[in-house]
Amino acid sequence: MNEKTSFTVPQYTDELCCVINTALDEATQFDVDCPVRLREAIRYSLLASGKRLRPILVLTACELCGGDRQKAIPAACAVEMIHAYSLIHDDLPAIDNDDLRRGLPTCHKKFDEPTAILAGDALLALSFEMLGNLTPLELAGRCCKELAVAAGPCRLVGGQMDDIYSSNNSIESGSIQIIEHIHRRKTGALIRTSLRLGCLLAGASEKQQIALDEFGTYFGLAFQITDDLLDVLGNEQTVGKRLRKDTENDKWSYPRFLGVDGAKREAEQTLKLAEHSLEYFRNNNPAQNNIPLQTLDNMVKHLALREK
Ligand code: GRG
Repeated sequence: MNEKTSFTVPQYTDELCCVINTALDEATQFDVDCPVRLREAIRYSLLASGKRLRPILVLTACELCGGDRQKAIPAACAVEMIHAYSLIHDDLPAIDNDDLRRGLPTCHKKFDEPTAILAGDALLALSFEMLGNLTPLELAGRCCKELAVAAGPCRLVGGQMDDIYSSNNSIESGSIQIIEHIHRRKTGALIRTSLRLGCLLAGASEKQQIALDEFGTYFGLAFQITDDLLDVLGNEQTVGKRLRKDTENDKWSYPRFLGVDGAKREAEQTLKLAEHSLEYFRNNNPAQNNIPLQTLDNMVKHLALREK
């Protein structure tokens, strides 16, 4: 029996977290040319206790499609680095002006604004350096393009831009379609790309890619809906960041448009669609104990109930 098949889902995700944290630690040792303060700020934000959702998705998708997880580790680090950079910059006074992130003072509070801006910049560049470590180079190039598009002006940054400028807009001038368009880019694109990178690194079949692309689209959307719900219903200590910001800032959010119960229903329906997109793997994977598949299934089941 393959040793991985004897794992339970929590053991599997714990192991992936360990692998990811070790790789992130190794990737941020830097030589003497990196100023000590910059190194500390990068590591402070990157290694803080996040859920590691996106890198887990990279590694799980890779294994689900028959690939070698070891080969996908640089890509898993790269998506977490983009994520960490986006959180550092999002927390800055010019954007969200937050004091708390991952249960700790935000990067600019712990250090200062210039250091936080530069730590984010460094993480953005470092993520592409990580992908440059992939072999063969043609695959590295494809992964770089995939991540650059997801992090760029038409996805992460564009979604963030529209989200910022939707603040203080009347509810009448918005719609569910508009907030969905924002969040498909701001939150969804990196989640979807994490799965796509896993597919690319596994050499996944077209059908596997289509199924995981669909899963990523619905899961990413549901993730944002539950994030909006946490902003209304969550506990700040458990979530580890300041909450009730959407209401304070008159942000367009799912609960603002649909009410809390409506947003919960929307999350459940979107998660059903995510669950359904895994059907291809259920029908085409002979393994009895397919832990990567069970892991994605579990993520769907737990997302609606998440407390952080
Ligand atoms: C500044 C370019 C730029 C983009 C910022 C990430 C982001 C875009 C904004 C953060 C604000 C926010 C609430 C985004 C929606 C969902 C999200 C990305 C939540 C944080 O991700 P988690 O829950 O965090 O995976 P951890 O800390 O667990 O990694």
